[in-house]
Formats: sequence, structure tokens, C-alpha cells
Amino acid sequence: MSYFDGIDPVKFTGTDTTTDLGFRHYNPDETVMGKRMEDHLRFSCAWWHSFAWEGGDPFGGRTFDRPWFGNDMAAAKLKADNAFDLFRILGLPYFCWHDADIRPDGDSFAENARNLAEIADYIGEKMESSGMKCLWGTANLFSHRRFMSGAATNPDPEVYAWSAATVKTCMDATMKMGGENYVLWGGREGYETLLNTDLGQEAEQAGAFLNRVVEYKHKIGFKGAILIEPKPQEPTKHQYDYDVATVYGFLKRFGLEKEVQVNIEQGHAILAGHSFEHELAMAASLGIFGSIDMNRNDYQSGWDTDQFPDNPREAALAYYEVLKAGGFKTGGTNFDAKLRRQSLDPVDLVAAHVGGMDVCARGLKAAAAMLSDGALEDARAERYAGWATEEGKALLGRSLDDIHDQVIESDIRPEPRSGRQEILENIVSRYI
Ligand code: XLS
Ligand code: NI
Ligand code: NI
Repeated sequence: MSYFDGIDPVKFTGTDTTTDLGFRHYNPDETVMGKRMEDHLRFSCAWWHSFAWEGGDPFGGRTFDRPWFGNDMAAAKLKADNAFDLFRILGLPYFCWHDADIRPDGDSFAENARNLAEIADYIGEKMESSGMKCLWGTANLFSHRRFMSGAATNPDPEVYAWSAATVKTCMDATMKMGGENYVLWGGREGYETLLNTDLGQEAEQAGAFLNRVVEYKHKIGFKGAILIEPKPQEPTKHQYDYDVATVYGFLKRFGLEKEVQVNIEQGHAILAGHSFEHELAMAASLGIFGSIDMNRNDYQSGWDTDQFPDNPREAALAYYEVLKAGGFKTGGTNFDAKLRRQSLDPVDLVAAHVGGMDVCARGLKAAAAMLSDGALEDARAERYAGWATEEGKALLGRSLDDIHDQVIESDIRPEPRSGRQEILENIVSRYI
């Protein structure tokens, strides 16, 4: 018996749909810019929010009542059985996990490693029979109290060692599942107070750690991408992987900018004081765009609310950047999103994903139309047309005194031109 019994697989029923559980926009086989929607979006379900999270908040504990809650292998397998049932109902092609979401927590490192290997085999069998794929795996190096002062950046070398060994087991499990990426989100890689923190030392540790990860990837022949997930704060007051630009600086410093890309999360972009599309465009321009964690952050709160996306305009602007970057290669759209703690029922979890998938599909269709029609890109090209001329191209290579002399000689008088922002915003509105 499944937790989701009685809920039929969700189908595309079109924009006239008025039931809670029908796709109004997500139609996996529909072609968008020459590619199936499913292959564009590459949706993924997050094991931690959908199956491990218990509905707690800082003021109260578990609100959810799931039959698979428990810390033993039988509970872990029951959780996996139900997870695959939800994937089937939603028609999701991918899932993502942390070790701590899928295996019971053991008393020693060795027991954790054994548990992970056993559950990875179990999940592997279910993948084979269902055709499900793993978008990425990752290590939870932040929940257990041993990680309270960080993992790779912990002042205690033993925690660094535990973390490195854990990442090895998680990379092995990801590879076994045919995972298409391996993610590192710097859970508690940051600090609470500078009074007890050696920033320089911690950066050296983080750089060495990531270099070892890349080295191990090549050693085992993992073909997927290594992704860092930026976030500016929470759980620590200051997280080192603040935003895309900060991560790029870190990668450059340790010679890893060709080896590592980013997994960009909507909510983290907002917390960093950026828009989601800013972070996507920045990553694309730096050549490190990898994947996205799709969710929505509350604009009034200062923490990571991980809500399911519901804003078609934001989704359209995000997928516009994704399409301009050439679309996903190894990456995809992972719903790093959770229910509100009052949403107790199985149908709530299904409906949350249905809504999120639909908003993304609608965003993708709008983005594709905007891009194919070219209204925005033509305007952008026109704005930069001066740089496409021979003179424009040569300008960047010329010295200050050379430019100075020519400016005097030709007596140039630059004329400001309208940025046409409202006209461009109105164009976007036409497509939503
Ligand atoms: C937390 C992060 C986390 C990562 C995976 O804020 O988003 O869920 O995606 O460790
Ligand atoms: Ni995330
Ligand atoms: Ni997050």
C-alpha cells in the first residue's frame, strides 16, 4: 500500500483545466524550440523536502505524519518506495538526494557508509524498473552536530577528514546511480563571528577540499559536472559561497573555474540581494552555468523559505536566461521546494509539484517565444551596435593617450539614447 494511493497519474489537460491535479501547461512531449518540453526542463524532485522534512520550524516540531519516518533501513526503503510512487504520479524524470535523506544515520562513519551503499543499491533497482534518473547527489555536511562549525572549513581537522570521506562515499553512490551532476552546497561553510574565525585558513581548506573532489571525479571517471550552490547566509551569518560572482572568484583563486560550475537557487539569489535572472546571466557570462534549484523566496522574510514557484513572469525571465545560455546540458530544474507545515495531506505534495511544474512550463514557453520572436534581442543588439563596428572593436585595444588624441581630433559629442526600459517590460508582459 502506498501513501499516495487513490491519486492518479497527473496528465496534461490543457489551459481549461479546473481540477487541482491536471497540467495546464506542462506537456512533456510538446516541442518548444525543436526540443521536447521534458528534455528542456529536466524536472527533479528533492528527497529532503518531499520525503525527509517533517514540517518543523524554530517554534515547533513535526507536523507531518508519514509512514516512512524512522531511523532504520526498513523506514529508508519504505521512504524510497513512496518516493518512486510520487515520481510516477507526477511523471518526473529525475530526483536529487543528500546521503542523510536516503539512509538511516549510523553510530560510526563505517555504518553510515554501509547504509548508504545498501540504500543506493535498493534505489538503483527501482531506477532500473522505473526509468527514473538521478540529477545529482550530495552530502549532508550540516545537520549533525559534528558539523556545527563547518565541514571542509571546520577548525578541527578531524571534521575535515570525516567530511572528505563522506563526500567520497556520496560521489561513489552518485556515480553508481548514473547521476548527471554532483553538488556541493556549503551548508555551514561560513562563520557566526569573526572573533573566533580565521578567514584565510578556512579559505585554504575549502580550496584544497574542492581540488580533492575534482581530482576524485577524474580518478573514478565520473562524467557529470561538479556544481557549487551559492547562498549568502543561513544557516551561518555569513556563507563563503555568497553568490555566483563570489564563487567564481573562489574558483579562479584555486584554479578550478574550468572544472566546476554553479547550481543556482532562486531563493538564494533573492537572499543575496539579486534577482534569479541576474545570477543566471552572471553564471552564463562567466561560463559556469550548470543547473538550477527552482523555488520561490518570500520577499519580506530574511531567510530561505523554499516555497514552490508560482510566479510566471519570474519563471519566464529565468528560463529566458537558461535558453540564452544554450539550455541545460547536465543540469535541470530541481524543485528545492517544500510544503508549508500546515499542508498535511498526500495530495498537497502532489499539487505543489503540479503547480511548480506548470509555472515552469509556462515560463519556458513564454521565454522560447520571446527569444524566437527576437523583440528583446533585436533591441539589445541595436543598443550595443556601436561595439559591433570595426572602430568599436578596436577601441578596447587602444591606449588611453591614443584615445585621448583621437577624441580631441574628431571632437566627439556622445548623445544619450533612451534605454527604453518600459517598452521592453511591456514586451515581456505580452508573452506572459
Ligand atoms: C539549502 C540548499 C540545499 C542544497 C543541497 O539552502 O538549498 O537544499 O540545495 O544541499
Ligand atoms: Ni538548494
Ligand atoms: Ni536553499
